[in-house]
Amino acid sequence: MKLGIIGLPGSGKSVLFRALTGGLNPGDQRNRSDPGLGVVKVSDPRLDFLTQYHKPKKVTPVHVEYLDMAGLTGEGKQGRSLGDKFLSVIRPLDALVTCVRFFDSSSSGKPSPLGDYKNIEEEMILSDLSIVEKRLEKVAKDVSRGRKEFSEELELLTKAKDLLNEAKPLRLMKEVDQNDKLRGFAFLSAKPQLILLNTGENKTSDDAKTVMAELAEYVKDQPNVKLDWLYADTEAELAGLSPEEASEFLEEMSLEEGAKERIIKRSFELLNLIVFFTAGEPEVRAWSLVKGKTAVKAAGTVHSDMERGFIRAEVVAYDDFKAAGSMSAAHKAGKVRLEGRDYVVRDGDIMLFRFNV
Ligand SMILES: Nc1nc2c(ncn2[C@@H]2O[C@H](COP(=O)(O)OP(=O)(O)OP(=O)(O)O)[C@@H](O)[C@H]2O)c(=O)[nH]1
Ligand SMILES: [Mg+2]
Repeated sequence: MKLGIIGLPGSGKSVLFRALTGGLNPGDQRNRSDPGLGVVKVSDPRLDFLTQYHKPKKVTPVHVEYLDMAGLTGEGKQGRSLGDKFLSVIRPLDALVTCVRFFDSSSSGKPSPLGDYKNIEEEMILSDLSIVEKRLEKVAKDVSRGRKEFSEELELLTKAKDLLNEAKPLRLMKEVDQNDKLRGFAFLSAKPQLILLNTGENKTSDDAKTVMAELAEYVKDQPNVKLDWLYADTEAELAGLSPEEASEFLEEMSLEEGAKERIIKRSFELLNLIVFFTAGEPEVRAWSLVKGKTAVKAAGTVHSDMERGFIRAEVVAYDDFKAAGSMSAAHKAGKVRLEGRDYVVRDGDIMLFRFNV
């Protein structure tokens, strides 16, 4: 699961990257078009509980990967689209974290978050439009030569073009998500997006919330968009501290907790995934799975042999397991189910796969 941190130049992307991943210094990344990659674990109290119960040799949480991208040019207005290199890196990503500046900057002055966001959105729309137009030209030719198999694509692309020409993102067109052909284009303006307001230390949380409300109003019709805010600078400092130092630091800043965990969780939620667990003495592990997938696919995530030789899964919901207090009690209470390959996995399922290869 990879999310790209994008935003205008100097909006604090690298600081945000450091806040979330504890990774590279911002200077290391400035003016680079190749991204820095940071891997972070998604904390989960259920995994902690299972760990306490099994006392395993190894614990493996779910991970999210962030890429620190170079700044968008902010020149969408002049019709300049994003650089090819930049695009080739962000097109394949699962989602975007859009960093919006809400701090005073020496080079760019007072912040204008909504205006900046609109600029970024416009860049994405223009970039998608250029892809749509190119493809449309080819498909229109094919259809006019009597190749009927392209007429559906022609219709869909025309619809997409009309939407983009109204300066609207493709997220608003549900076919983009449902149709394989359209999904293949990996349109930027259709990607799930977390908008993060990078707030200056001289702003209060109420200031941030006021701006968030404006942004929320602007994107209110768009599916798969979430909003959050943080003091990226502060959080980046926090990321470099030991847990004891960090709690002292938070107290000094009169903050209850850091925003990092919350933002990582939000990033994960954006991706339409659930978590299932495998648990035993050797390893307790959380796995992510696309919502709606079946037991046999879950088995395949763990090991391809398990998918190939799948017999059945023994499943207990985390809440049932916790309520029962032990695996044997869960068995006695009839909470451990035998499920076949087509069982749709639910968030929090603890699964044991029986297989034969
Ligand atoms: N006050 C304040 N300054 C910040 C914050 N985040 C970033 N900055 C400052 O803004 C400047 C740019 O930050 P970067 O993280 O390098 O911005 P960027 O978006 O990665 O920039 P490019 O990669 O060059 O596009 C630096 O001088 C940071 O110290 C913040 O939360 N508060
Ligand atoms: Mg940077």
